[in-house]
Amino acid sequence: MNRLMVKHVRDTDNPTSHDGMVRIPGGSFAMGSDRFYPEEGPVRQVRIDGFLIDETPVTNRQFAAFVAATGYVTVAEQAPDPADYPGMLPDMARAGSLVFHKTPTPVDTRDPSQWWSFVFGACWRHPLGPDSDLDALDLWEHPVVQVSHADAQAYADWAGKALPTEAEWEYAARGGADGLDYAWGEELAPQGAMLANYWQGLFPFANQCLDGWERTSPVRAFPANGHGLYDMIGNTWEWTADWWTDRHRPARKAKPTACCTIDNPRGGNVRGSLDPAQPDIPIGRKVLKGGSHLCAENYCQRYRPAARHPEMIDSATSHIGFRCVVRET
Ligand SMILES: [Ca+2]
Repeated sequence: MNRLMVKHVRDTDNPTSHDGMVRIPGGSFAMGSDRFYPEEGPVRQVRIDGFLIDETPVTNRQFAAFVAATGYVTVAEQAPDPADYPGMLPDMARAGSLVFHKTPTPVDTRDPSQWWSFVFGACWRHPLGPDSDLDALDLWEHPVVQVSHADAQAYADWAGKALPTEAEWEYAARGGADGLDYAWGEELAPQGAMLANYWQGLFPFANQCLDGWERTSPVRAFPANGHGLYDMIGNTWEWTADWWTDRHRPARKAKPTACCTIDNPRGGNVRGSLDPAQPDIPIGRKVLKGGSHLCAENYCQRYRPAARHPEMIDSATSHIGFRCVVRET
């Protein structure tokens, strides 16, 4: 914690309270979608107990309060152990994290390495690299990024909260509008309205910024959903507590307590979450939800409640954040 950060941690910041949380009543909903990507299906009926959820993603200001109180050091601020990464080049064993860079021209979108760079010195305090900082970029009210799953979990533990399950997150993101493609209806941009921070134009080289934001935006910059929650869609992906599964488990195989409804599903297991394309890296993957400012119509239409994406738990990037829940049971 430096003096600059102390200046931005207000006496009124108290992320350990339930101020700024919204109560989501328990209920049932149709989880998933059969209309977009295969990993979102099958649609199944899910019942969720009531819970509290943060009204916004955890901001840099709130994360700074956590670091000030605990001295916590994030994963991206520590040099990786080459033993955990077979084949790692020795000069890569330095602290840093992944930063998105727009490409100058159209590229093959099957190769994310063209727009992601591992930047030494990038971390939550310097989200675009060592020469960037929260004050100069006016990011204190933006979602914290460059946080791994362990960092998000550490914050939640400190705050006396938890990370949401995928089902809790999706139930809250739908805002009570069950079965719709988008959190606000059946159109991405009804009458041209920009209702979340995503990428307008051709990814990853032509961002029209019709929503006003090229990277992250301050929380509450876009309308709340039906539950009064902000930035569930777009802005940053959000970590959940669930291990990744390639498909949702159909209700009929999940020992439902009532006909065709699954109670409070909790995702898969660490072994099943591993990336089959990278068998040498035994690092589990958790479910991300909500899409980010990098989701675009031509590349990744994941600015929807049903959308999901796997991410290795040690990853820290410029487009992943999180929020917390408190369960009532
Ligand atoms: Ca945008």
